[in-house]
Amino acid sequence: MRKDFLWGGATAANQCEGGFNEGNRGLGTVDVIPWGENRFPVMLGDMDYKSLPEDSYFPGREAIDMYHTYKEDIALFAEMGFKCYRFSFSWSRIFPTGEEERPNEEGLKFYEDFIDELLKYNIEPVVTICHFDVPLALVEKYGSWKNRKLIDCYVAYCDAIFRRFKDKVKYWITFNEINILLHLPFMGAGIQFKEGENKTQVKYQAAHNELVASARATKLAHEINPDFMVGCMLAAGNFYPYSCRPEDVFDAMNKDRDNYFFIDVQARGEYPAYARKMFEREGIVLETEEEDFTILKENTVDYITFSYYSSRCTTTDPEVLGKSTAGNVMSSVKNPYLKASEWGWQIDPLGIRITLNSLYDRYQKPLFIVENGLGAIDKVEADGSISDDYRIDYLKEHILAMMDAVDEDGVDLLGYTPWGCIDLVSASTGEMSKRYGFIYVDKDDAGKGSLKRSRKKSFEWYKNVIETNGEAL
Ligand code: BGP
Repeated sequence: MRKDFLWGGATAANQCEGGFNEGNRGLGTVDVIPWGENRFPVMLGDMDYKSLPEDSYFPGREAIDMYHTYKEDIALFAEMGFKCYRFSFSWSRIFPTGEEERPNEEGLKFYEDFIDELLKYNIEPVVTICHFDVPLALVEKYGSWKNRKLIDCYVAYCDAIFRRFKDKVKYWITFNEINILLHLPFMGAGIQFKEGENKTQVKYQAAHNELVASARATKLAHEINPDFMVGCMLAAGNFYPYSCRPEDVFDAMNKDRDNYFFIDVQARGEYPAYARKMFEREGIVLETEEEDFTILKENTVDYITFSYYSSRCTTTDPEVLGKSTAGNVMSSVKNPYLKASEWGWQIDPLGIRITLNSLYDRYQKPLFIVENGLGAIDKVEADGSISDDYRIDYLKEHILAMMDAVDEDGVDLLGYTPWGCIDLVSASTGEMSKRYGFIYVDKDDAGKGSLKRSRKKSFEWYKNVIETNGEAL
């Protein structure tokens, strides 16, 4: 492994920051996604958050309160030896309604202090500009990313943060898991559907708007600081054909393409032929401007980041299709060769090597694994200790496969940041009990707890992994 390999951890504002009404922050989509049975309908964009019962609990509003505890949390990351830390800015903390003439100074100052704290320990910040949050005012006024007006709002936001952090942040990621907008449109992109709307048309229009926004942000970033590294981000994990029936293989190829679509545009600069044909078939007509295509072509990303939790499996056989299981963003047919987490996410360490190779073969750009991990229920012993050997096992296997991709296959990999290095609110379920961290946070699903932090067994283990550059697993 390269000596400057960026070992670290990843989180996002919407799942850990809290402080939802402090520092002049405006409301964002994260603040209206409830816990419980209404969560999915809201995340899908099928249920209007304004119709939610008054006693709904919104776990993102306080989350793990990192807004107030970041110094303590960063000290713990530093103790583990983090070389980098991936986190996101809350858009509505900087532009409370998304359209102010000037950014909110309190918001910028908060992130400046946050970044200075990281730099104090020589931890390289990796900033996701938009991780599942849009200022709510933009949802109300424009229907969020349905409307290309959002491109200008997003670019103005980027302009403010690129200028302010010109000399402090090098690594930027434009949109977290950009492909999630096809699957959970409100969570991913603030989209709510109106009665009778053509959902596919709406989703691909929003995708186009985000893709143009991402390319314009990349252009601007390079104008402000040519050393900036601007990346895209994919919820990755290859689709395996359930059998070697050509129909299954073809189906897996097409499902992979649904994901690659976004990165094909961001990394190669144009809509792939298969997508243009799909638009024709589905009757999708995008509202575009001529210059969009030049902007996309001339401003491809510098590196490709992705999350990997599991591989996926697919078939056209209706009998097998019935046996599906959950997974990050997309459900999958159960792969009989794999075990799964308590949430049904299948565990496939070799899959991370396969995914790394597929992405590197396809794009030949540096890669960065910015999410990976096992969501699990941790048991706190009477003495306060937590023996999360299952987490260590999962990470160990994945790191080994990742190192093989680098050392044996020659993949150019910049870094590795396991997801939820400190316990945080789960994006899919809104639960606290689905934990990923090396650091435990005392809080339960209903929002009760002291928020106290403590080190799990995996904390020491990961510290050692970083110290030995992956030698001691
Ligand atoms: C990804 C998201 C993260 C994170 C992770 C784990 O989709 O980028 O925000 O939450 O998955 O998912 P979950 O929290 O649902 O276990």
